[in-house]
Amino acid sequence: FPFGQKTVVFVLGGPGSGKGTNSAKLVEDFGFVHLSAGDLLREEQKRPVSQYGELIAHYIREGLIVPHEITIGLLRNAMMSHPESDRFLIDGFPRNLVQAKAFEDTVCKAKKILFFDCPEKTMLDRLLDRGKTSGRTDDNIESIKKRFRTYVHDSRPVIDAYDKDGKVMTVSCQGSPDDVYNVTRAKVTDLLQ
Ligand code: UP5
Ligand code: MG
Repeated sequence: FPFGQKTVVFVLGGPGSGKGTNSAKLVEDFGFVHLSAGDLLREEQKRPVSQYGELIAHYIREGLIVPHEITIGLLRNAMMSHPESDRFLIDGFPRNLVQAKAFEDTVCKAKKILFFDCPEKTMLDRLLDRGKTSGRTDDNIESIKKRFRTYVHDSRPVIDAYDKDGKVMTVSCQGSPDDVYNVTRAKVTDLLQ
């Protein structure tokens, strides 16, 4: 494993559960490199020379999971561009069991999973609110419903599988951003000890 010595944490949870918000704060407090798979895909989509631009745009709008070869390639490149860092937050990935296995077989194993547990209604309200200003092509009611469907069908099973291995740290996303982050920080402090 090229990244065998690194501490890798998968940050998982439904659409709008707070993965990005809390990851940004963990970067400040613990010096993680934060890699959002969705952000990497959106950047790749915008590159004029990308051969995957239209494919990614379609998958994101439809709330579907981009073929994992593309996403793992982007994550691996991003990790390699931070050789100095030994802590990575991989946000919003893996999104199905096949991706989880492919990443662990070809890149490295995750030390823990940070799971933001959030009721669908709360996620819906937050995403619709964010959609007023985010410019994201998937922050509209049609795409959000599709994202929820993919989450329940494909992504929840990943969390359940890691839970069986005792690897999941669950944080409730109810409460103010500060409340949620305080719980998150405490769990990550324990993990890094
Ligand atoms: N907010 C956050 N916490 C709050 C709190 N405690 N109280 C009140 N408000 C709170 O938060 C969402 C919103 O809620 C924000 O406005 C925030 O201020 C507020 P955020 O932290 O952005 O949540 P996050 O979980 O990061 O939501 P995001 O929409 O990014 O999650 P998704 O998982 O849907 O999106 P992602 O970017 O990961 O993926 C998008 C698409 O890319 C996928 O649907 C898929 O098509 C594709 N994709 C792949 O194909 N493969 C991958 O591996 C990854 C993505
Ligand atoms: Mg996000």
